[in-house]
Amino acid sequence: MLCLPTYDERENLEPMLRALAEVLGPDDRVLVIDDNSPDGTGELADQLAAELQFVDVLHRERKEGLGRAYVAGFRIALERGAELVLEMDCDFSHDPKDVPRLIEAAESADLVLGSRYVAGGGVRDWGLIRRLISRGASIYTRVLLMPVRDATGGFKCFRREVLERLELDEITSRGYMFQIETTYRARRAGFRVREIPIVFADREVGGSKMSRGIVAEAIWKVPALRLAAIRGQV
Ligand SMILES: Nc1nc2c(ncn2[C@@H]2O[C@H](COP(=O)(O)OP(=O)(O)OP(=O)(O)O)[C@@H](O)[C@H]2O)c(=O)[nH]1
Ligand SMILES: [Mg+2]
Repeated sequence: MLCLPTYDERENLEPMLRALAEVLGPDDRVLVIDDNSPDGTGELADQLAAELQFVDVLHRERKEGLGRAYVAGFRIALERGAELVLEMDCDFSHDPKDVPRLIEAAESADLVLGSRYVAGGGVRDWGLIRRLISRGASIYTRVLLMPVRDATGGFKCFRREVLERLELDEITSRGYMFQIETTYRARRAGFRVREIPIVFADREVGGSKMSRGIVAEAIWKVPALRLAAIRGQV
């Protein structure tokens, strides 16, 4: 099951679902997780779900950060028996055509990361500041936590066993830290993590939800997570 969180993605949702229809297998499903988007993405998702039988929609009452939205989606995916659970942005930063490669890589890994910072990966259209923040985060997590080259990315494929093992209720992080923390906990639990190259493109329509708060959260929580691990709490 592919979890697709949306917040004000009215223009992107339909092209995204149609692009996914081209690459998914007959038994694959997409779960749109909408946090009551003011622009009506939720209603549009319902209309599209009525037409496209591989689409389900989870409506949440309010925006509580991307982390909570993912956790809610992961629980549904597990309940419905999904063997593989993917996460992906709905703004075309992640190329739907890369989905089959992620799924294929999960044959020899428990958690696959779409990675900008391995050979063959990269970033398109980003300005200097965004590049610096992203590179900085990658170096920061590598020094403090783990030998993963792109720990903040949100294009991932989990085997269900990984999500069953993670204490999803304990993961309260909202932004980039959610991605770092799920990967760190998976590694600590002994799961095989594999990075495959992706090229990340900046969104063409809709607004970014990146905020200072999300960056600040990662800055303080990365060392906090390391300390918790040293104390044996993770
Ligand atoms: N359900 C839900 N989806 C969210 C929330 N915040 C962001 N999203 C969605 O998560 C995906 C990633 O969010 P973006 O706004 O692209 O954030 P970003 O990728 O950090 O920022 P950009 O660099 O501007 O792309 C998109 O599909 C968003 O619509 C949220 O609080 N709830
Ligand atoms: Mg984005």
